[in-house]
Amino acid sequence: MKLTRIELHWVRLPLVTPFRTSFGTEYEREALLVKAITPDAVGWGECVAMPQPDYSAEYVDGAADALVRFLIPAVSALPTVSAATVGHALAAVKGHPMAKAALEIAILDAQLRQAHMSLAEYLGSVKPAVPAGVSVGIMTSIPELLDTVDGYVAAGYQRIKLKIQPGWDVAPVRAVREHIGDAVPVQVDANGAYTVTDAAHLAKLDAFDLLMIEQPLAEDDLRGHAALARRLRTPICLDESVTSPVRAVEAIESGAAAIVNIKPGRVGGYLQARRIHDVCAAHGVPVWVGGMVETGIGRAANVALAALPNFTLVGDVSASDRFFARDITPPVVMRDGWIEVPTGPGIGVEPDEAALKESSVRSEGIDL
Ligand code: OSB
Ligand code: MG
Repeated sequence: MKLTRIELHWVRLPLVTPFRTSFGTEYEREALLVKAITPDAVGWGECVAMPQPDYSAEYVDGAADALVRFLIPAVSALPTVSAATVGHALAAVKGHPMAKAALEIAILDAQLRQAHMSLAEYLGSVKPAVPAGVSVGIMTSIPELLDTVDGYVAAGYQRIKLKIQPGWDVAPVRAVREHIGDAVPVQVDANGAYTVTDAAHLAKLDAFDLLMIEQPLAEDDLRGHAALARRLRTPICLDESVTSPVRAVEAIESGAAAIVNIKPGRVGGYLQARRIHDVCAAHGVPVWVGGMVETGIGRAANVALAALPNFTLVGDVSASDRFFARDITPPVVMRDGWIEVPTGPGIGVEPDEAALKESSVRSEGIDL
């Protein structure tokens, strides 16, 4: 395949409600889309970096800079481009997994559209639909939290994830558990807001039969997670810490992770995500697809990934309307708690021209 042009599109979508995590509060999603243009097809990818480097070191404009200066030139130097060769071409550049992932999936989308094959089929999907889960932000009061959770349960979400941080943990989790009973499984995500000295406090969460606690400690603290795991009955799931297949094995073998959250952006792409899925399956460790408040572009691709066999836990795979009144693609929809795996070529969706224009901040094109 020959790439003729790559475009970067910065977009900004207002959120239906502010999304608060232990990092801060987001009111809108500023996202970066990558468009790969070939003589025969066009492909799209979403870079999931946030505007600020708080979830990880990457941020939107830094990712765009890495793409323009290093990643796009590395790919354009290849005599012929295919998704299978992109990873090798980009390996010489250290870091920037979210930027790499966006470029790789844009190229893979173009390649699959040309071949009339869906991403789900290419990755090895085994399901026609995946269960929808929702990530619930930190609220200012418990009644507000209970109202919000009620709305998601009524909408059909099959699993609730509550964001926690010191000062917003045991009381809200207890309140949600008492309020919804056993109707819907519950888990929590701390985004690294605790230290291992909080072990006794976090052990209080064991009373609420949570599916898991996600990333309680800092990204680089595998030893701490392993020590914490010995103090908790609630299984530990790692998100930020798992950046590669090697790191996944380390996390599993050291006892730091019993479950792994897989985000293609965090690990450098959908192919690397599948390798982590495979290595976790080989260790008997279940995985689920995480979310980064994606537009329909990244969301559709995540649904395809979630259809692989070892994605046995409900992911942060929600409908577009969980975050956006108007997505830039036809919306990803949930029916009776399920989201259909796209069957069209590539990721199965494209930006709607008018919606893209309306949310556009700026664009840049590089002719190759
Ligand atoms: O840690 O899982 C996380 C959103 C932004 C950054 C980090 C995380 C999240 C979520 C998922 O909780 C939200 C979603 O896209 O559904
Ligand atoms: Mg997380």
